[in-house]
Amino acid sequence: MSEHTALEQSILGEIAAAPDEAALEAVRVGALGKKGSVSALLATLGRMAPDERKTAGAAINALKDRVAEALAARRDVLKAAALEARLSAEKLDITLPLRAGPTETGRIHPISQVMDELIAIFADLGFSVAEGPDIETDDYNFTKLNFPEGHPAREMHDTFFFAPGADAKRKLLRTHTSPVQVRTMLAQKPPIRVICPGRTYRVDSDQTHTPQFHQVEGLVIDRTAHMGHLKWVLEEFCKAFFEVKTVKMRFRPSFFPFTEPSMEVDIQCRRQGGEIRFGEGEDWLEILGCGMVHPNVLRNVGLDPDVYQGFAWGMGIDRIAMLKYGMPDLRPFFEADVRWLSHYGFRPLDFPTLAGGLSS
Ligand code: 2NM
Repeated sequence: MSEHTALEQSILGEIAAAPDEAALEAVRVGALGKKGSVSALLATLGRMAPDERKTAGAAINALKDRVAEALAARRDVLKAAALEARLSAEKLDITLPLRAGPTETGRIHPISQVMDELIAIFADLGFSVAEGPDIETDDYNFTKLNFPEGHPAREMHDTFFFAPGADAKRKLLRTHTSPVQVRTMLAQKPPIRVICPGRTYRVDSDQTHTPQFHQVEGLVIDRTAHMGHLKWVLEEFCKAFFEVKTVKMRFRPSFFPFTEPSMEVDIQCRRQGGEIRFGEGEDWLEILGCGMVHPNVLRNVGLDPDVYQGFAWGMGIDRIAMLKYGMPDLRPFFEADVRWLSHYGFRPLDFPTLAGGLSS
């Protein structure tokens, strides 16, 4: 019997010393498994005389039960300790603030913001937005717009041309968004009221010019559209864009191949100490070109100039964005510098609307 007691003490000692559930399982297999020490003890019963088997059987089974009980108790303790360790290791402080997501940290480029402002203003005046490809044909970019062959704007010098294709015709990067207006006039019946914002390209690079820039052009075609309408639309636009109640405008005669008459437009401003304010002052600032669509352009898109007339205008978005938001240099627009963008960029949820105040 003392032999059983020694075995039991040894097993109970191993159970108590098992540091984790895997070690405890090894102790269980060593004792109660098929080849375990307690199982071996039970196997000796078969070789005993019936009397002896009765008392020894009871004793060995009682030992086995105590070992099983001790195993179960130790398992509970180890399970609880393991859970406790996991809970403290995986602890999360759910009261910490969330890391700010893209709607707070991202910034909208000023050119995108100004384009959205332009669209909001002209949508309110009943205009829709038209877009077209950056890569254009000579025909849409120049010929249909009444630029004669040999016009200086067609030169390699001003225009990015592609190598001629199989048809010997060379494509180009559009030098203005006017080809979008050509496409619109070819695709829709008047009355037409569209604006065409987008990327434009010219061989030009210095302090105030980048080879890729942005334009918005507008077009109205109707039976009775006239210069009075043109001036009213542009005045409403300038007041809305510069967010002033009144603004004086000055129309100077000019020349563009696609309009007749053509005008350049200045708006009233005050320049002082490197700052510029609109709707006040005695200075003038040129902001756009415009005119009545040339009869040749109307004819080139299949409209009868004796029935339809229209007006159009065009301006540089980069320049008006700089003016409105007080940015002194054009070049950072194209540099993708996040430090510049976090200073001059707009919050994604500050989408411009007329009702909400464009820039407030
Ligand atoms: C300008 C100035 C004046 C213009 C004309 C046309 C079209 F397609 F109707 F002929 N689109 N854009 C236009 C007229 C553009 O930009 C300074």
